[in-house]
Amino acid sequence: MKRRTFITMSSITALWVLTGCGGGSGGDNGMSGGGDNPSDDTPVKKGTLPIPELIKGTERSGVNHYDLNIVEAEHEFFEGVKTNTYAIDSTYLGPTLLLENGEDVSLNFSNRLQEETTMHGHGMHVPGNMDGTAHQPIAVGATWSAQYSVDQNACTNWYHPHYMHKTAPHVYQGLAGMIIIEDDEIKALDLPNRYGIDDIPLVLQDRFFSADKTRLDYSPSTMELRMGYVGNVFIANGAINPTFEAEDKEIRFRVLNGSNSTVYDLGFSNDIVFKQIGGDNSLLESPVSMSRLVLSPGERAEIVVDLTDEKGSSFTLHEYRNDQTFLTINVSNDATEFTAVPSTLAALEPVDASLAVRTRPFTLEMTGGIFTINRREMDMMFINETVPLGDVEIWDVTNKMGMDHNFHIHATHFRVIERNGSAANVRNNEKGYKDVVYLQGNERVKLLVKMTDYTTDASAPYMYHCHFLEHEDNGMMGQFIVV
Ligand SMILES: [Cu+2]
Repeated sequence: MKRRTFITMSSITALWVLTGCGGGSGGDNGMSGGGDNPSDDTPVKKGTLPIPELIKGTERSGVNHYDLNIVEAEHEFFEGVKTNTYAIDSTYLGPTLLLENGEDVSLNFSNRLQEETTMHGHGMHVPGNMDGTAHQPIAVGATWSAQYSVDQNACTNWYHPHYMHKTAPHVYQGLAGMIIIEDDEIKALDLPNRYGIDDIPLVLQDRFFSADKTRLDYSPSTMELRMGYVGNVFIANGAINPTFEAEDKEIRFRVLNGSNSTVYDLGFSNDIVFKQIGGDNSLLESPVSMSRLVLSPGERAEIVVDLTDEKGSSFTLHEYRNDQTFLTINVSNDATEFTAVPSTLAALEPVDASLAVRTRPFTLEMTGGIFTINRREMDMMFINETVPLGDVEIWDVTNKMGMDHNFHIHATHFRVIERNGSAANVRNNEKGYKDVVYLQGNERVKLLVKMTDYTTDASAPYMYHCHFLEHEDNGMMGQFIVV
């Protein structure tokens, strides 16, 4: 079904034909249709980078409502081919929701699919019953509303399903969208903030397609469930290597690793040095310069690339682990407004590990062939941890396996205070508020965590889990309540 990179018997036959090894005269019969993969040469749809619609809520009785429909759709990844997808008021992915700190919102998700799903606000600091986990399913035909006052600083979050055992396939079909939170502090900074012009959302993913390209092919083998379901088509905002026509000025990209289980090692083909200004849940205190950015699934990074004086140049956003291109950037337009990233971006709370009143260990490991945390498989009826409201804690997370994982905590953000036994190993670009931390094989991180504002009970617990969706769906998740 999938187009693999390894050679199968049928593709050996095809190679013979293409290379003329079959004894023919090297005629033009190779690509003319038929065969096992008739559409292997299906051209990708060429075009500019799709920019998801940016929406603000509609005020009703003092609350800003975002009315969103989760639908079945058809999306054109390949020229002239309609691929069946899921989407939110779109044909793939969903609109970008613009929220303001302090705003009262109601995100109303109507499920027009033929199966149950959920919608979780990743990175959102909200009450447990508004978290959109498997405990808040949206029945077929029903509408579920996440209602809360936005109470967190500016950052780039996202929304996606969180259905028990089905998060991975639901996201794979196209259910994800960005959330931009703004506050007064970020508005006072001279950052690129013209959405779609110099402030660009980038949802990066990889996918397999069925041979005829009419379906997204989610059929991981046991090995792929474990080692990563890395597709052979890399997409940005649902498009295959689209182009972005940039102004010759600072361009901000809000990069989301929206893949199921692929770690991206990102850089530009011209090796241009860029600045990371924000991580998952906040700006960094000051910009961090880099030419490569590693993002694990679920992580976000806001980066600024200075294209001043680059008019006429063309380069790509490249993924170096898998040698794939996400996006081609042409610096073709004159700047219509200039910005200047300041050297100081935000004042974050000081990190003080001595405030911690307890340490809570978490081990990511395989137990009896199942992905577990602390040797327990996810069980919706079991509360793994009870966390007192307001206590500062150290969550000590150890990857006991040789493979990559990461660790995501709902409800709050954390600070990475130690990596592999030393604060000095904490990377400069993971020193902001984060909600996902990447652990390569056998790594260990210590996180400073505090639950604030909302208590929960067992009817609506929060979760912590590996954000490699195949791992999450197969046990590597736990539940906590705040008391
Ligand atoms: Cu994992």
